[in-house]
Amino acid sequence: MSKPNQTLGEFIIENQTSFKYTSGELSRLLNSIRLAAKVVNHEVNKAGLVDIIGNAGDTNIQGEDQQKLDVYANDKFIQTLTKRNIVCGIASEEEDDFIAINSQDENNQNKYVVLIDPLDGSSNIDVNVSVGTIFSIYRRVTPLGTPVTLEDFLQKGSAQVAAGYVVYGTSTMLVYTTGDGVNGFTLNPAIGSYYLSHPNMEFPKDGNIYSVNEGNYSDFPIGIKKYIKYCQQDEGERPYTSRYIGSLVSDFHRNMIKGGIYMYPKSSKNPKGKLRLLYECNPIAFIAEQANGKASDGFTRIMDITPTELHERVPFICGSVNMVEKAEEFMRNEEK
Ligand code: AHM
Ligand code: MG
Repeated sequence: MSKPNQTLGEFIIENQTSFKYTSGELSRLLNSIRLAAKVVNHEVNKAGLVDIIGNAGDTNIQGEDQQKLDVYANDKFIQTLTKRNIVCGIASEEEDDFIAINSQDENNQNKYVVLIDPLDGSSNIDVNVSVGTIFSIYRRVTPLGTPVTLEDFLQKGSAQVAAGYVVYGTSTMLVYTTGDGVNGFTLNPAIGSYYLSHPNMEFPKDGNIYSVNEGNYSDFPIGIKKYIKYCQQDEGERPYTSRYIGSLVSDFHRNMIKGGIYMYPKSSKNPKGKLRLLYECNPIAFIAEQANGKASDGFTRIMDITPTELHERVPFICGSVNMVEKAEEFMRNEEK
């Protein structure tokens, strides 16, 4: 149940009993992500001051090295989750391999692993465009108290117990699901608290926004080309409009509120697509489905794909149900 002026901290505690595996551990984990996101938000907001406080690689006035923001965000999330001893393993888009936490300690009874893209769309930072953090949480599949293995991370998206994102935009928002709908919280920077601002978020069934990097058009599969042409049609009043930020979280967030479709298809440059199944597509797909939207690779539900490697890429089509199904129809027709 949502209440006016409810903070994220209060909401997590109040809703923890509706979570079927409730033990308080997931609540502590979400609270750690909330905390790290505030620290990263503070740093992201200072990004425009780079000429004043120094570039990545420089040493600042306190003698500290200036880090690239995506490295900084990666360190902050990993540090927060590791120091608070809340998870048994972390995989990050910024790390080659997964990190096992206290893996030799048989008293480590933590059951969750986190997969994270600490700062997605970071090429947008230099030009003051929104970026985001994406996270995905699973229960480990190997026994408690033993070291985590790759198997704990290579689970289908349908096994996620929670997923969310933080969008560092005109305001900072944290949006998440534990499989019981999607709720969005806006950070009040003066107080440092997130307040429930978008309860029960839902995709409109239909939308009029299509988001795709049309610069890659000539390389797209024919089904996607035809779907784009369909969106550009000029029969009567053309209902569609194109919006592409190039920052997945922001494009997705806008489309969820207004109704739309996001596509990152395969192309000859990216034969498997560009986005990562585990760090980007699965968590966004979980949120999309929980918000009555849909996510697929054009043929298969994203959350039904069995991952075979940590950094696996996949074509991604996600958004309002009717729009995604129309795009899938174009894909299927060309496949025949
Ligand atoms: P990143 O993980 O290297 O930041 O790349 C992911 C980003 C997405 O946020 C965005 O939708 C996409 O890459 C944009 O790619 P492009 O510039 O090829 O359109
Ligand atoms: Mg990314």
